[in-house]
Parts: sequence; C-alpha cells; structure tokens
Amino acid sequence: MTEQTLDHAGAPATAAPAPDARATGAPAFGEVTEFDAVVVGAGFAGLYMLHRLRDHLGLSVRVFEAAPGVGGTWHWNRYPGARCDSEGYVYCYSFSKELLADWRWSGKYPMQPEIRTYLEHVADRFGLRPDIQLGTRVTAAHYQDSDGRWTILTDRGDRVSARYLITGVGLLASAPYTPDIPGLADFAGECHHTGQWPDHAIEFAGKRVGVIGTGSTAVQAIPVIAGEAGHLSVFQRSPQYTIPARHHTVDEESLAEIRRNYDEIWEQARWSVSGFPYQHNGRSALSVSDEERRETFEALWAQGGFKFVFGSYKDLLTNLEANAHAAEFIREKIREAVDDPTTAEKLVPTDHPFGARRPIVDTHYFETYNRDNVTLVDLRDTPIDRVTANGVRTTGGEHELDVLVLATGFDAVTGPFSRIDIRGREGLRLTEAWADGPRAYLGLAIAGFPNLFTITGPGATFGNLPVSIEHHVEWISQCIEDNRRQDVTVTEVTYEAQESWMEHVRQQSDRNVGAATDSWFNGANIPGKPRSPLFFFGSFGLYRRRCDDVAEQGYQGFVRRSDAAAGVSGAAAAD
Ligand code: NA7
Repeated sequence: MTEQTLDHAGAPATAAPAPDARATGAPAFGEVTEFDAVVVGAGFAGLYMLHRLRDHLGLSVRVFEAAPGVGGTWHWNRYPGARCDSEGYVYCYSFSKELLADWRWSGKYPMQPEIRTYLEHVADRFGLRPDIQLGTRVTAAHYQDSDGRWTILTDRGDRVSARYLITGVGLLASAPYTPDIPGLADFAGECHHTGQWPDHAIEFAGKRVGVIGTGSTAVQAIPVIAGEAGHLSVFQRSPQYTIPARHHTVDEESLAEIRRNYDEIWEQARWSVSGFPYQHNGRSALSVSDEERRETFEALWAQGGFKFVFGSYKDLLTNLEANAHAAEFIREKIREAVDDPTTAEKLVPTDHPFGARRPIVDTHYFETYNRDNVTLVDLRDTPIDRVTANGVRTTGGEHELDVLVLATGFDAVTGPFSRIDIRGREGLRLTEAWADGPRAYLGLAIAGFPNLFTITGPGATFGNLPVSIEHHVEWISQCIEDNRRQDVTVTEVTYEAQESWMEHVRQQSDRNVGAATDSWFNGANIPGKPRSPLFFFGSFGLYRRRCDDVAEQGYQGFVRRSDAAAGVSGAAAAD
C-alpha cells in the first residue's frame, strides 16, 4: 500500500499531484470534498451506519469500500462451503420491520451468496448506493487539531474532509493472514487464501488439493472440497472441537412462528450473553448427575449449532471442570464419527478447553475423514518443511498438489486498522497507540482520536455480530445527534475511561476458560502481534446496559467540547 503523507495541519504534504502521478498510476489528490461523516466499509456495519446518519439525522455521508461490491466479509469470503453459522433469522438487521417481513432465508444457516444478496437488497431497498464509493480503499485518515475534522485519502485519489470518521472495517475480512511458509511463492499450481477467494469457480474435479488450516473456515470448506476433488490432503496443526450445524430447510410453519414472535426474539438476543435469542439454563454443569448432564448435551447436540455453547450450562466457559465434561463429550463424538481410530485420535483436541478458541459449527466435518480420497496430515508429528513447486513437503515426505488452499485465518480486529495510516491528535499514529495491544473504550472510541468511532472495535463483545453492529451503529448515531443538538463539535474519550474499560476487558478475559489458550481472540495467531484480549467476554446484555448508562450520564468517560482547537488531556477529563 502506498502511504500518502499529510503535513501536520492535515493538508497533503504535496498539495498538487506530482507531475508524473498519473503516469505512474499514483493517486492524484484533487479538491477536498466535505462531508459530515465518512464511513469506511460497506458490510453490515457500514450500510446501516449510512442509513442512520443520512436518513435519520440528515447528514451528508460518504462510504468508501475497497471491494467492487457491498457485503464486506460476505463479499470476500466466498470459498467453497462458506456459510454463516448464526441462524439466518437472527443473522440480519432488526431495525426495519418491513425489511424483516420481506426477506426470507432459504435455510437455517444461509450460504455466502445468499447473505451477499441480502446485503445488496438492503443497499437497494434503502437507496444507499449513491453514497457508497466502491472499489476505493481508504489509505490514510488524519485528524486535524485546527478544526476538529478528519482528512481522508483513498487509493483512487479522493481527498475528503469529514467531521466524523466511522470505521465499519469488520473484524477480519480486510486482513487475511498468509503465514510465512518457506517456498510458498514457488508453488506451481493454483494457490488461494480463503479470505481472498476468486470470483469464479475453482475446478477441483480430479485434482490433488491441499488445505492448510483447520479453523472454522477450513471446517466449512473441507467437506465441500472433498466431495469434488480427486484427492484432498488436510494439513492440521491444531485439532478442533466442532458442533454439528444440523442444517435444515426452514419450513413455512417455523418461519411463521418466528415471524409471530420476532419482537420477543430480538429482545432476547439484544439482552443475551452472546447475541443469540437464548440463554444458558441457569445451572452449573457440576450441579447435576452424569446422566442428566449427558441428556442435556445429547439434546443440544441433536439440535445443533451454538446452543450447545450458549444455551447449555452457565459455567461451561468459565469453569474448567464444567468445561471438561463438554470437551470429553465432544471427544467421544469425534471418536464415534471417524472410522479409523488413529485418524480419530489425531482429530481429537486435548491441548485446550472447549470454547477456548472460537467455537466451530460443522456439516459432516469429521465424517469427511472416512472418505477414501481424504488424508489427514498431522503437522504436530510431521511439520511443514517447505512448499515446493509440486506441493507441500513435510518432515514425513512430499504431498503432491495441483491446488493449495490457505485457510490460515486473519490478523483479526487490529489488522483492518493497521492497513490504514490513521493519525489522531497531534499526529499520534494509531499503530503507535496500539503498539502494546489495542486500546479502546467500549470498542467504540479511542483516546487520542477525537471524532473517530469504531463499530465493533477492540474490546467490544463477540458473538452474533449483526446484533452488536446494530447496537453500535445506533449508539454512535445517537451520540452524533446529541452532539449536534448540544453544539458539541469534538468528542474524545479520556485515557482514564479507556484504561479502566480495558482493565475490565482483561479481567473478564482472565475468567474465561480460554485465558491461557493461543488463538486469534488474543492475537496469538500472528507472529509478533502483542498478545492481548481483543474482545469483551462479558455478556452482551450487560455491555449494552453499560453503553446506555454512559450515554444517559452525558457520555461519561468522554470529553465533549464545542471548540475544535484545544486538545483533550487525560487529566482534564470531564467525567
Ligand atoms: P483461524 O480460526 O485463525 O484458523 C486458521 C487455521 O490456520 C488454524 O487451523 C491454524 O492452525 C492454521 N494455520 C495458521 N498458520 C499456519 C501455519 N503456518 N501452518 C499450518 N497451519 C497454520 O481462521 P479461520 O479463517 O478458520 O476462521 C477465522 C474466523 O472467520 C472465524 O472464527 C469466523 O469468525 C470467521 P492453529 O490453530 O493456529 O494451530
């Protein structure tokens, strides 16, 4: 990415384009266009943010989106088998009853093309497209102390000024992670990262395919690729716990039932632990007999999906002993599903508690290893030595491949930010502010970066994301509305409020069974990335209440002022 430099006052260091800029393909920065707000990203977050600010508050808004279409995560993650693992009826917006009424998901867990079509439908239904500039990546955003506005530059040469900068960059999609495996560039066949999958079908029939990774992406892709490929080799570094999806077509009766109860369903999801319309059963897994616990697990296993995690015993994710019962139950299910006992043992996770990493929902994942055309390569026994022109060489030998699929994950949460040159008050770079790990207040705002709001930023909740996104968008839009009513032009969170929230995030994370487990939840999947919790693992409902309280108490933790010039010092916090 080219870095465009702005001078301290926020004007580009080179006000006029360099004479050869067009010849070299470098962007040429034209006149500044002014907006009330610039939104980065046109996924679930960016689309709704635009609708709120433009259609409820009457603001001028420009959305920049790097992809050639709307959809965010659901634009890029189009690998084989990509589907949502929240149930469709709550993996959507709830803000419009009409939208809820006129959209019908085809099944329990919608596939990627359907979700993308849904988001396109939303863009059309609310007339959002004229304010979205597609195929345009925001490369720099610098706050100007002089007037409390942001100057935003893009890779297409736009230079835009906005009072508010709002990121809807998602947690993952814009920062796919390709590990530095020796020889990767030498591979002579086709190689694709799942998060940057081509927009055309990849021919697997009769081919030797390799998949590196066994995270939730690979778990979706592997059964589908195995069904098409001549032979599939799965390169597994860490075995995973996964729960069956039990995908089924939504019938008219259940759809009608959901529609009848939609108000209650959403209300429950909004105040739940994790954004799903169910709660745990209120009991400890240690308070019941072995028989009763097994019955509960079996019933939830039969239903499928995240209910096994979030609709089960209250202490599965906070008590290691309780957790061990669920982990052992799943291990038994893996051994039952996989015919070959040696392969089954390689697939059984024993090095981390259940739910310590992002829970996975699968469709026939473990059964896939019973196919004759599938080989599991256990990288703990035989690590990858290098990729060659012909395939992947492990310490156990060479696996010849025609297609290599990298399901190796993402530089989560901070990655999408670090790809933009964001500078706040007095030129403070976001990458410097986050050098030891990300810091933000409620995942919504960052000290040192006035008038910047982050939808699902670091330290916010994790779970069924449309529910958190709607909440964030509505909170931000209310804050901007209040600012306008009260003549506030600069809003910045104090360092004290931010630190206190981050301490709370750390404490909650330490209570979780995954506290000691490496995963993308804490940045451990990226070499050199500071290890720190990226999410608030307390309940959605409590988090929502906290955000509401902050707003009701006059935006507690924020300094709000009507003069742009002065900075905000932590000590001067008007808390
Ligand atoms: P994940 O969950 O980060 O999984 C990445 C996988 O890639 C995981 O199995 C990794 O093994 C593996 N990996 C990463 N680097 C290597 C190397 N160098 N060698 C071998 N294997 C490697 O990403 P996903 O895309 O599956 O899921 C991300 C989220 O997207 C998901 O949770 C949803 O929210 C949507 P490891 O486990 O680190 O040993």
